[in-house]
Amino acid sequence: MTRSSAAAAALLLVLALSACGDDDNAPNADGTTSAGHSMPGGTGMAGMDMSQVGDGMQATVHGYTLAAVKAPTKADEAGKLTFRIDGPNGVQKDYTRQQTKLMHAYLVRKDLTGYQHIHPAIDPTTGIWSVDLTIPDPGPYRVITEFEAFTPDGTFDDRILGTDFTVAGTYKPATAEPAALDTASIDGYQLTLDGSPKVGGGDLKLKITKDGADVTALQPYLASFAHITGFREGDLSSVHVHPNEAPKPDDANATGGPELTLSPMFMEAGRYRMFIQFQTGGAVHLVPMDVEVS
Ligand SMILES: [Cu+2]
Repeated sequence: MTRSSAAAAALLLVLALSACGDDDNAPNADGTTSAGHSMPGGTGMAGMDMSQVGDGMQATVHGYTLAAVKAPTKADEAGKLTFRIDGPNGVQKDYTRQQTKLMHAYLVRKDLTGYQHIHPAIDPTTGIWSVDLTIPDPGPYRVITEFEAFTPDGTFDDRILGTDFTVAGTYKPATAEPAALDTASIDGYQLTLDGSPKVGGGDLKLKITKDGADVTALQPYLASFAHITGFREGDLSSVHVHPNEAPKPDDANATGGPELTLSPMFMEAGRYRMFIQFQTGGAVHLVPMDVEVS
């Protein structure tokens, strides 16, 4: 597969679950990569070994450790998140971009509120990542880091690592009122999920409308028409998916919608809260949607 077709194919695919594609990756001539994931034939998740990548439940997965995590300990106060990744050869300093960023970090509170999706910057000398972070409410949190480490032999290791931390103060969990499944609305947009989420199940269709009309003006956000990170109720096991319909790389004027296809992403049953981000008119919308996976 050529680099450019690999990149195009990669954008179609589930990021977090593409553990099988490492060996297809090669750096661009300039030492960067435009996308790092590849999976042969779109064959879905069957047989994939997620234990190689992680689901955010462990700080250490196959040679990589999320280390030296410092997160704000006080609520509603400007602070920083800093950490480093220790790899097989010491502190990991070389990464490749996935979805336009070298590092993606997700925060979520134990009660599935307080989601933040942020992009730390690396100090190339020390390998320390940092990003400004304010956490509005006290409680137990998980931070998850998702990245592609560039290895000395020219391949890439995808990892999703996570660890827990606490923001001081009285934790008042959001009341677990049964949210409507497979539907969400934000900023006048209506989102519906069609299909039955199942472990090893088929494609799901996410449809976005506004005032009853199909939305066809989705814009690329992080090189995708939707960026979706989900967490399972209880243990916060995470999943991450992008729609199969993807903008051409570097096409800032691409448009998408109203229907987006999500290939199977769930490895375990349970109730998940999916945090869906999409962009229209230059604005990014963020909305949670609860789904029940059987
Ligand atoms: Cu990100």
